[in-house]
Amino acid sequence: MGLFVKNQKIEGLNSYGKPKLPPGQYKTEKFPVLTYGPTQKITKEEWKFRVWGLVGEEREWTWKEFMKLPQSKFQADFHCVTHWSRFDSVWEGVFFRDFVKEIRPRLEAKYVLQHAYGGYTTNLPLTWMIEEDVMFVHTVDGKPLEPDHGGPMRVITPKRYAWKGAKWIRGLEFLAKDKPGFWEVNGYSNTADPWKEERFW
Ligand SMILES: Nc1nc2c(c(=O)[nH]1)N[C@H]1C(S)=C(S)[C@@H](COP(=O)(O)O)O[C@H]1N2
Ligand SMILES: [Mo]
Repeated sequence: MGLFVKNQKIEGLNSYGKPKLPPGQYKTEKFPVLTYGPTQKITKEEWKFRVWGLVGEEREWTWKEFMKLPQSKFQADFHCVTHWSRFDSVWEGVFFRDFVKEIRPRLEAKYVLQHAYGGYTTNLPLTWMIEEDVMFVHTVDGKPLEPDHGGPMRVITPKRYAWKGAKWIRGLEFLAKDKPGFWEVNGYSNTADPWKEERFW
């Protein structure tokens, strides 16, 4: 299988068996910056990560503590709803599925709202957060994540459009009912599947 985008032939399937380039997307070699509002300048020393809501106990991690969690590295593509896709970045950090073992969500917890420094939020069902590829990322392509890209720490959700991963992540709120985040209340799809082109509502 193959298709041509701006004279580039995009071959094949991604690691989930879906076309590597989702419909309506084009491949870019760049890593564009897409932020609503100003870039947040947070040092690792001031960065704190907090979990609250429907969890066994509310907790907070410093940078040093977070770095002691299981660290992983994998390759994944990144799809922005504004039609660009960046292929094959190497992401390093802590998978949510590893992190969640630290916090024991309560049985009633069905949704997770990501909160970022600066006020950005985005929501996903807990079962989607637990999927194998949702990661807290601090390093990309071997370099510490730049502040423009959400450094020191962001979330990525490779199976969803990239707005489902908050840059400058500062905490997670566990909820019984879904609570739409910043873009989700401003016209973006709640489910954000790039292969179904779930862009806007
Ligand atoms: N805190 C925060 N996170 C955010 C955003 C934002 O504006 N603020 N934009 C989202 C969108 S729409 C995209 S496409 C990606 C962009 O990440 P990048 O700037 O590293 O390319 O971050 C997502 N996470
Ligand atoms: Mo985006």
